[in-house]
Amino acid sequence: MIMNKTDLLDVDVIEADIGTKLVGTRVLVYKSTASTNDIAWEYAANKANSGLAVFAESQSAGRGRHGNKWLSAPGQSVLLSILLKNFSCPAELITLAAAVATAKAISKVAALDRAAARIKWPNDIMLNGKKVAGILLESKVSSAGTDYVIGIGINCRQPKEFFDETNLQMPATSIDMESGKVTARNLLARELLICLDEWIVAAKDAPDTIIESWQQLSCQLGSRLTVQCDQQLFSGNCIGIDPTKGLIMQLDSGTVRMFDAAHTTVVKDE
Ligand code: BT5
Repeated sequence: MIMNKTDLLDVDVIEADIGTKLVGTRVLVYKSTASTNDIAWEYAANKANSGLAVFAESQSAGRGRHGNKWLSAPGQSVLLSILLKNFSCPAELITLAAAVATAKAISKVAALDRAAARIKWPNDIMLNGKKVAGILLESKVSSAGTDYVIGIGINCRQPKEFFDETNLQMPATSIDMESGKVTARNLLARELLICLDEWIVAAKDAPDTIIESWQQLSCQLGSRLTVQCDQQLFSGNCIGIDPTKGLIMQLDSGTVRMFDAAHTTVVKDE
């Protein structure tokens, strides 16, 4: 892919009059790095850096959950990490807030005629049933409180061939593939910061609004699922989400049980 200068992420465009309160207090764009999450953690020593947003055009060691890899090629994604210092909010709720924000930002910026972005619990964003973005929340606890780094990877400009050559856990796509248009990455990066700011503030002040939005955006609510938790399989209907305890399922046995994101993987959606 040939890229000209206007295709590149530009700090001035992303942060111009952005007006966010918590997120994007300072914006950095790296040409390449191992992982934007690592860069955000390097800034964690100073509490003045809370809200820092780190973007990169390319990552050599992008990571997902449980040691998974996050794949990207230079200039094709939005790769972002946000540092939140001493942030008193449950991790489950921050992941939900980041998922709602990412889905809303994609739907707002992408020229999509059909189904807008949906959330697949706990951390996948889907377009037309295929994964377009993923979220990785990392935390460090100290005597001063809990610091978080929220990592978000969004596939924007990838052609179909990018995914043909990979062996991914679930079908994947890019915004360009679904819209048939060229995604304006600077606009998406900016909108992502605005949406994250709104929903991270809500995670603290109005968690109910996050649950409500998750319900509207979920592609699993009301569906039959099989999940694996601590080496055991459980099947049933997804009946909701709990802000701190995770996915709520009515199991085939009739029991209602919650599954937390740290120990649970959805192995089958029907
Ligand atoms: C995630 O993990 O989906 C979280 C991904 C977070 C990536 C961002 S990029 C900026 C920041 N810096 C980082 O180093 N990471 C964050 P998980 O649920 O574990 O899903 C990972 C799985 O998704 C992999 O094992 C693959 O099967 C699949 N995968 C990898 N790259 C993909 C891509 N580009 N699009 C769709 N699926 C992908």
